Amino acid sequence: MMRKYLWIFAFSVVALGACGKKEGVPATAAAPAAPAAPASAAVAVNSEEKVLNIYNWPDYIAKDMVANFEKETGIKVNYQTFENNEALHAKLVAGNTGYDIVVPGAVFAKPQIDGGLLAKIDKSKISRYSNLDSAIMEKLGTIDPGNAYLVPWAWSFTTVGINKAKVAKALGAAPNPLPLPDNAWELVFNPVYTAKLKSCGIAYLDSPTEVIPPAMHYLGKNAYSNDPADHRAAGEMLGKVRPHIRMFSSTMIDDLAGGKACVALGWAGDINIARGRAIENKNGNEVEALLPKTGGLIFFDTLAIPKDAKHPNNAYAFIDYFLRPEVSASLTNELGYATANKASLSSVKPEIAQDMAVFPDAVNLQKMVSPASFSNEARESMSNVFTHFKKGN
Ligand code: SPD
Repeated sequence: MMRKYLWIFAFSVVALGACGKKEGVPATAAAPAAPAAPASAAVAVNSEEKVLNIYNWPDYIAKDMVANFEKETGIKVNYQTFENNEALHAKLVAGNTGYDIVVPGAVFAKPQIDGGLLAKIDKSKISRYSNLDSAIMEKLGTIDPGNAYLVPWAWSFTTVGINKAKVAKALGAAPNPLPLPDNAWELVFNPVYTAKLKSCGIAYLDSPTEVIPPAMHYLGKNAYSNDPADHRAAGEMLGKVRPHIRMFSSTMIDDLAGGKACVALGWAGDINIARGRAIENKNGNEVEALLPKTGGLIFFDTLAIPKDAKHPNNAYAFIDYFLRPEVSASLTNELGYATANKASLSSVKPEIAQDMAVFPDAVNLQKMVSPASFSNEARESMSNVFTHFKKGN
């Protein structure tokens, strides 16, 4: 059965109130003036070496965030990126990552918590912890009981993104109003549509746990089913559209913004970034994240401290800095990923606060699927199905 909840997330507050770094490159951008707020208590009592090693997803931090933190604290940040949850998980399982902060998707957190790979969060070292939205913390608590290990970084939903003009052309339709199927998932899962859209480029995320869950959801199954029979059913359905998929992309933002792909099974946040990038590049591509009738798949990405982190106090200092309202809001304003920092909502720009692809309204949230955890066996089974799917056999 699909898990649906009424998400309230303080949207009323938003309504009233209202890039990224490259892989493996340490943050050395020019630092603008430091924010006026004082450094946190965690920094004041911190005698650690002034280094912080962060491992995050690409295109997932506001541009001055690291530089301002470094300038204010004197802590040098080494910032590296990974492409998917599988890659981060493998590093954590191997151990000795050298990272002080990692950013797992909540869907992967349970095995990481149960496997003793993460340190418990010492909330007394995060003076701004209470800025977090209690409704979101409660949801996250279904995966991380008592919110013992994870601090939300941002949230969004897996969905379908389009390049409007290219899709209109491929469907042989007028762009305004664009006649889309009632359920946007059809654009990536129904061969009637994919056969037509093949010509302008369909891109999928390149990860079993990003593709099989929405495929199961489209089939009316639990998106977080651990049953291999459900994974196989998803694989069978995906096999029919395989000839129409142009790419499995880890550069979805540029593929959509630059026009290499006209339809994407992707993350709304990244599709929002692609929309902005196309506007910046003035290339005429109009990108949009759709709200499927049967709902997208909500996800939370979270800050966690690996058990063997060498600089946990620097990690706390960064988390506390991130929880400043203006700092959290800068991530949402620049990237189009929603923040879980309730205190920051009044600093979110009105046009972002009202953007349904960033903060979906209650009607759409109600249809969306909440994240859950997969068993180790289920991840393995999905990985097998995905490998066959990609190979086309
Ligand atoms: N550009 C930021 C990408 C972050 C995506 N995290 C998605 C996890 C979904 N399961």
